[in-house]
Amino acid sequence: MSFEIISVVGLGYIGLPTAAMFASRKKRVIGLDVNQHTVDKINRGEIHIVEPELDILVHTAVMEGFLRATTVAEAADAFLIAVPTPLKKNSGDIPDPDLSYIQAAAVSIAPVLKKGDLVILESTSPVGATEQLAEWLAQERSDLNFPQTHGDNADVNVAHCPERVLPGHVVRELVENDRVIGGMSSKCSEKAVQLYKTFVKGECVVTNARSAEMVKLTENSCRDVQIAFANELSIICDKLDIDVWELISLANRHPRINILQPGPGVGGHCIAVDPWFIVSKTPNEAKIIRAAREINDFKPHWVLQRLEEIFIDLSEKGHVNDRQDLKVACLGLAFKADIDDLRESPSLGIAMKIMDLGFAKPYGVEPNINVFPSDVSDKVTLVSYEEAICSANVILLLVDHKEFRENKISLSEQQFLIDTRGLYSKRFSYVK
Ligand code: SAJ
Repeated sequence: MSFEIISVVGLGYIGLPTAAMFASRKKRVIGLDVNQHTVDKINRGEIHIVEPELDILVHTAVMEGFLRATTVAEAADAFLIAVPTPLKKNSGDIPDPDLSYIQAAAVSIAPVLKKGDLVILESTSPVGATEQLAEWLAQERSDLNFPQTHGDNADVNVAHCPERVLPGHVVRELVENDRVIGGMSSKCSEKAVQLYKTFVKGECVVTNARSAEMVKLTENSCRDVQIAFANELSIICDKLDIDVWELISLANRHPRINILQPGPGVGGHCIAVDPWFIVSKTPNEAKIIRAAREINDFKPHWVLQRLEEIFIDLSEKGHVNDRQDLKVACLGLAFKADIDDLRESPSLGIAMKIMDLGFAKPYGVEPNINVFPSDVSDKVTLVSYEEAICSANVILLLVDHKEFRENKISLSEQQFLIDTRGLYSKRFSYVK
């Protein structure tokens, strides 16, 4: 069968580009979202997120009538669920995944499901979430059969197909990346491959739902562990008075070594979150994965400890009288280079804590942002690069944005630099 009408549930960073991609291949796409403002904006042919090339894609799809957004579920041949799966705060020290958005999506599409439909979970999910989704659908629709009980003979097919695109390169990677397709039965996988082949040029590799869930978590945990290794090296090297950047570049000359780069911590909504999905399921077994999360989460505190050291040093030398005399400039607040995304950013976390430590309100330089949201502007003053460098006595280089890579900083005798990205100073820690 062919999929003529496709419903994408959740029109965010993954759902909207995916919806636009199907629409660009002349499929009729119904985008479902709980946010009326998002729906209205998309129906005007505009986008509510920053992603290169997406604006044109969505505008064309809407104007040509292939993409339409709504807040109420409508019948379709395939449903792709791309809703958030954040972490839940709980009383223990291991956060659990919050599957309530998946459950809400299941409840909203269940009334319009019909025999022959395909439901795909794209959201990054803990192992077992696809089976849970199928169970929620079955509870809502006792008149239909699902693969957990009927396998290949199910009325509705269910599969997990995790997205793996890199923010900033989503449009290209959606087409070029290989896809892992984990059906709850072989027929589920077969139908899911058929659907993705509408626009995917990469290979669609088939496995089962649980393995597909674990593949995505494994990829992001692997990266987190490797970054933790680099961050731990940076802390060790600071103690031993060794330039960690030089160390890593020398070690990486070995043909089988490829160490990643240290930074002020790990941010974003994927790498800093997904490893917990493994840890919360298998707390006694996931030892390295948990340690990596803790090392990377500690790194922003470590940077603030260096700031404290500078303050003590400056006050002992009589250069500052009290904490309000310390003027800090934070270069970069996004969660990584060359994007405007402040969500889960360790750099922003560091900047936002400076006033809480009793220091003066810091300057923030963020070339990709014109105006800070009000909660940020309460704690950080947005200024130009030049103004920050002129006015601050401590410069905190937090993100390796191209604007900073291109500028060669020159400091006066009274200024300190904490370079967390190795752009300006050779030493990781502060230099005078
Ligand atoms: N970082 C370092 N050192 C490094 C590399 C990254 O400190 O050497 C930091 C970044 O500054 C940032 C964080 O790690 O704070 C994450 O950045 P990233 O570029 O590693 O990843 P994301 O979150 O933008 O996208 C990742 C990608 N996953 C992998 O590369 C394994 C992407 O392919 C996934 O689709 C995405 O997560 C996701 O949605 O899961």
